[in-house]
This record gives sequence, C-alpha cells and structure tokens, in this order.
Amino acid sequence: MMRTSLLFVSRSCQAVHRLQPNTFFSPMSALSRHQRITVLRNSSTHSCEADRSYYITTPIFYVNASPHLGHLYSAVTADCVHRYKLLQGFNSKFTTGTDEHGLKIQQAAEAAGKDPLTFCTDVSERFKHLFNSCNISYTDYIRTSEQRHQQAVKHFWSVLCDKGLIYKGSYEGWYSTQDESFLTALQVENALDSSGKEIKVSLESGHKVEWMKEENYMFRLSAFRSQLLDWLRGNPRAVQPEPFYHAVLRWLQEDLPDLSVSRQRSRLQWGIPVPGDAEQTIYVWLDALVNYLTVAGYPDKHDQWWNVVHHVVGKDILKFHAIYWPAFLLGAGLPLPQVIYVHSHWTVGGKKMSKSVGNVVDPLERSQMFTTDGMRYFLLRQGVPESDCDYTDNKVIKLLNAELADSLGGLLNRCTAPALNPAQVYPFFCPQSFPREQEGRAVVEDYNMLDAVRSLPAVVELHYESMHAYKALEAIAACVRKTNGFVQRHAPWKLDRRDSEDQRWLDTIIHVSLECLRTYGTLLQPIVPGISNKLLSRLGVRPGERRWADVNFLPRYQGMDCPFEGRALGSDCGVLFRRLESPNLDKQKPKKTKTKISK
Ligand code: ME8
Repeated sequence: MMRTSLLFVSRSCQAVHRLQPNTFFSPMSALSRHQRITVLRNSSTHSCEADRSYYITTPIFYVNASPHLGHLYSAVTADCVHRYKLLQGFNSKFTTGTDEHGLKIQQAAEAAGKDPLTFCTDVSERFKHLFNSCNISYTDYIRTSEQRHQQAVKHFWSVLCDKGLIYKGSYEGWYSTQDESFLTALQVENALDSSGKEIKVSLESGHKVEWMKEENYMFRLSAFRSQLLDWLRGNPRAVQPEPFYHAVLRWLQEDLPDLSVSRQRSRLQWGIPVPGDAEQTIYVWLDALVNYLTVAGYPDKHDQWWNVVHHVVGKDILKFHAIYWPAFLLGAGLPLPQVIYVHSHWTVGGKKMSKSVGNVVDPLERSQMFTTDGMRYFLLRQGVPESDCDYTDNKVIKLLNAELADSLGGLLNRCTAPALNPAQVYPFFCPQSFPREQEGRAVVEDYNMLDAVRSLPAVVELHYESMHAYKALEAIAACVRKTNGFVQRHAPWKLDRRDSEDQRWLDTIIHVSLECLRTYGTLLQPIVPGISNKLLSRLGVRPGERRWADVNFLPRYQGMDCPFEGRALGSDCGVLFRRLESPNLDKQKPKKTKTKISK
C-alpha cells in the first residue's frame, strides 16, 4: 500500500491515470520532500524490532497547589504521542508524576499546617485523579518522595561526585523560591510588591527573588558549555519546535556559571540529604530531573528506555531540561534525551495561567462540563506549541460544536441513519459507479477528496511525530468537511432505490463515507479515545482492526477486498458528541441539533 509513485498526481490530471491504470495513489506524494524523508525515516524504524521501544515523559508537577489546565495540557500532549506510538506497534512507556521536595513545598505544607508527606500525598492524589479522569494512560506515576527515587538520586549524585564534578563552595546570589531557581544579576529587575515596597523579581517569571549566601555544593556546569553546543549543533532537532532550539543556543552564548546543587539543611529539611553530608540537602531541580531515570530503572537496568527518552516540557522549564539536565547527564556518562518537545502556555486574559497569578482554570470541572474527550480535543486542536493561547469557555463551546458535534457527529449520523441504510450493514462499493477513470457518477471534487483522505494518515503521522497535534486535527477536520461535502453533493436520500443503478450508487456513496469515517476514527484515537471507540464500534470495526496499519483506506477502489463490506454495523449508541449549550452563544445564533443518530 505504501508503494510510492512519482507518477502520482491529483485526480484533476486524468491523463496520468490513463497511462498508469495500475498506479496506486500514494499518500506520500501529498507531502513535501522534507516531510517524505521524515515519514520514511520514521517508518523505517518500524521494521527494526530493536528500535521499537519508546519512552515519553511529562514534567513532574509541584504539589504546592491543585492541578490546572496547563498541567493537563502537558499530560494530554504526551498521552497523545504515547497512544499514537502504541497504535504503531511500539512498546511505549509514558510517565508523569509529582515533584514533592524543596523549599516551596516545605513552605506550602507549613502554611497548610500539615506534615510535608501528608500534604504531598493529598495533592499528588489530586493530580492522579485528574489524569485518570481524563484518560491519561501513563504507565508509571512517580512521586519524588518514593524510596526508589531517593536511591536513584543518591546514586546519581555519587557518580557526579566520583567524577570530580561536584565541589564545596560558597554561593552568593539571587534565588526565586517560586521557581526554585538561582538567578544572576542580569536576570532580575526592580518591581513593587502589592504594598508598594520595592522588591527584586525574576525577569523571566516575574516571581520575587531573594538574596542568599550559603555554603553549598556546586556542580561544574561551566565545564560543559562546548559539549552542550556540540550536542545541539549536531542534533538540530534535539529541541523542538525550532524557536526554542535557537533560544537554548542563545542562552549558551551567555554566562554559564557553576550551579549550586544543594541547600543548607537548616533552611531546607524537606528533600534528599547529600550522601555523606547530613548538613546539606540536594537541590530540588537535580532531585526532580532524575525522576526520568528512576522510572527507566536507573541505576540497575535503564538502557532499554534511556536510549529512547523524549521529554515534553513547558517553555518555563526549558533551561532546566535543555542545559542543566544534559550537563548532568554528560557528567554522569549517560546518553542525552532524543528530543525535548517544548510547548507554550495557556493564558487567561493574556496572563500565564498560574497558581500565583490566581487565574487558573480547573481542568476537572471543565472536563465535567465539556466532557473529557471534548477537553482533550480542544486543548490539542487549539494549543500551538510555538505560541501562547488564551483560554475562554466560549472558544471551547464553538469549536466542539462545530467540529465534533456538527461536522463529525453529523456525518456519522447521516451515513448510518436507518432511513438511508435500512439493513444497517457496511454497504458494497460498486467500481462502475466510482471508477478509477472519471466515467461514473463521481466528479472531480470526489476524486480530490479520495486523494486527501488517502494521504491523511501520512500527514497525521508527521504531525503527531513532531507533537503538532493541532496540525493533524486541522487536516482531519478539513477531510471531514470534504466528506460532508461529498454526501451533500450527491444527496443519497434523493436517489430512487427501486432503480438498481441508483441503489448501487447510493451504496457506494455510503461505503466511501464510512471508509472516510473509519479512517478518521482510527487516526483520532490518540486524541479522543472515547469518541473514536464509539465511532468505530458503530461502524462495526473490531478492537483488533484499529491499529495504524489497519487504516488502508478504501481498498475496493484499488480492486482489493474490503473486510467490512456486508458486515453488520454496530449498535446505535446515540449521539457521538452532544452539542454544548451556552446561553450567550445560543442567543446569538440558534442552531438545530443535528447529531442525533436516527433510530
Ligand atoms: O516546574 N500553560 O512544576 P510545575 C501550559 N516541578 N502549561 C503549563 C502552564 C500553562 N499556563 N503552567 C504549567 C515544575 N504548565 C517542576 C518540573 S520536571 C523535572 C520538574 C505545565 O508544577 C508545563 O509543562 O510548575 C510546565 O513546564 C509545567 O506545567 C510546570 O509545572
């Protein structure tokens, strides 16, 4: 099926098809040369058994407050890729969890009047509950307060120490407890606090910083600048999307002082003690970053996963992941991450959604209002990794009503309605009605639609691979519109069923439409697993027929058998996605409900 043909052109150029009657149309031809190379490179790894492991992580989240929509976005982004890799037959590991040590958490527990572990357990459970409710299919959930993690961190520290990369020094400089980050004089600015008092804040996050002077252990970060530059220059896709890669290169041109990697125990008790020095606690970022190794099985047997690790992070923590973390790994003699995928922020009223600003959107509440799949779809359809995105409920309602309820749900409803399909079977395709040459009843737009849907899996694959789900969804939504246009154009409900030719054409229209829907349902599984399951079940597609390799769109058009032809449809489980109501929106533009699947 994936045989590529340089002779493939769109259906509007009929001459080529006449000259090459047996040429399959090729999904690859819809892609640019660069895109084709990427897809081929990725598909070539599919055939190599040794390369079939994949490991993806989210940041581990601070437990100083409840999860918000931004946290869910990171988790959904990683979950989408994990599910996609599973569909492709990979053995995929996907981890998330909570970051529980450090001054910020110690202070939050104190303020709540709870002992730190009880406090952390409570909030960590809230993250877990959110992720479980939103179908985040993590394979491991790590908490940094766990024993397995403490052992991994201590081991990692000892390796760095043994290599002479950690020394005792005196740190003097700015520290932001909110960001758990050390800052140079150039990274802070003057500001006024709420009472009008002059304070210093981080230029990047705006969080308050304090001057600190302590005896600490220091890591020889400055020694790694050229190795980090070599790594990045040799791996231009190590940090994606590209603007973030360039940001890291720019940071590496700036001052790169050694990094303080411990705090005095007298100030910070809630953390892992430095091995061999009970007076010092390991810096929370070193502790937290090692979580990715802990889950991989470090220090005993981590190679299988560590060689294929991919990180998803927000842009706020890029420096920690693209500079500190690779430097620690280089120091410990471990491979560097394959890719660090960076995404931008959700804002509300133009300000980054964050606990400290107080403009957070509760993801659990919203997924109850708009459904879990609805929220997953919205976040991945609207979230653009390269730029911040402002959240409003109205945007959610408009998007989900248009694309899930009306467009996709409407298409399924029309094509499975007993009025058009009284036998409730996957109807037969008639090659004479829709011949490869344009001689039947199909028109140029129909052939164009077939080309678009045929190339869709390769397009979607490319975008899933580069963590641009929004582009994949844009392409799917465009195809759904084309299929709706196809049905509308040929109005199968107007055909005369007593006429055998009309009946064959009607069956063919429905067959083609169901093949489109089967393709969309299969490709959408990583984004909206519940809706996809409902859609595929309604079409009678069995669980073992939903892998990426099963898509094989419209085999009958190429003279091959279609396993679904003549098969009973699944039972009607009602609307695919119920239209969401908003008093404001409905007042502006009343709409009739289209998505009810007729009985
Ligand atoms: O930084 N929009 O934890 P954290 C999108 N524990 N994503 C957002 C977001 C927003 N408005 N706000 C947060 C930490 N995020 C450390 C990480 S990893 C070894 C340690 C997401 O609770 C985004 O992924 O502050 C961001 O990087 C992360 O949550 C920060 O979560």
